[in-house]
Amino acid sequence: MGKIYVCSDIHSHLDVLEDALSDLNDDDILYIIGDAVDKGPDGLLPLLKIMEDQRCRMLMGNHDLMMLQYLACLNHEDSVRKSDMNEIRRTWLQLNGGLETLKSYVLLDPEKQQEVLHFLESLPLAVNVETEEDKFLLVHAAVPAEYEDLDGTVPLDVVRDAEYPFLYDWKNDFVWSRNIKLVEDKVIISGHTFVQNYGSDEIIAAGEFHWFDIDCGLALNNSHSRLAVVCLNTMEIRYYFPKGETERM
Ligand SMILES: [Mn+2]
Repeated sequence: MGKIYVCSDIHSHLDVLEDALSDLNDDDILYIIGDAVDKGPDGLLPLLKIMEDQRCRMLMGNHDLMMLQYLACLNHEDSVRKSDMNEIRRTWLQLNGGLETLKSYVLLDPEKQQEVLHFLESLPLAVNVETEEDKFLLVHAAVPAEYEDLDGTVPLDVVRDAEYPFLYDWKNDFVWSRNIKLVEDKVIISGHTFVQNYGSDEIIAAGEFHWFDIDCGLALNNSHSRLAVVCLNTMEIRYYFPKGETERM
């Protein structure tokens, strides 16, 4: 039987994703807990790889949601308030590296663009995973209290506007929070906050190992940046380093 692996914050680095996938068996599963796009050198290639590799299961990150919200607003420009459009444009394109991702997106043919949009719309905000050893709650940033006890999957719909279904609460806690919050009887695995912010280059465990931060800073594009892949069956950790230039901003 296959094993279950988790990684996060690939941030447009194709080589580390490909290296990680080449170490997996055909019946293994790799959860990517958000932020496949922005910051790195490879545009949408990692996201397209995730879409096509049957072993990949992706969750929503704040960068992926900013991309979805920006493109959804463009498609509904007539019904979007100018101030909302300006805010998502500024936050994604100017402050969070979305411009390179957008350039990569517009080069896709219209059919592929639709596929990407539908894929982003399908991404869950949180997923519960059980192994024989433990119960895990996977989320990009943090799980709001009202969803802690939920089994299964939290869909993107819970942050979707009831009146305007192309609008999302794109600053929601699932993808943006930096609070460390433990959940009884579950091991939380999240990304979003660089372990380098805590003075480490490797995965950080806290709360007597009921919480792991696995974002090892690929978005920083420096010599400390790496992808961490954790096996949930064995808790073995593998690290993958980008081969491109370092110290790139
Ligand atoms: Mn993030």
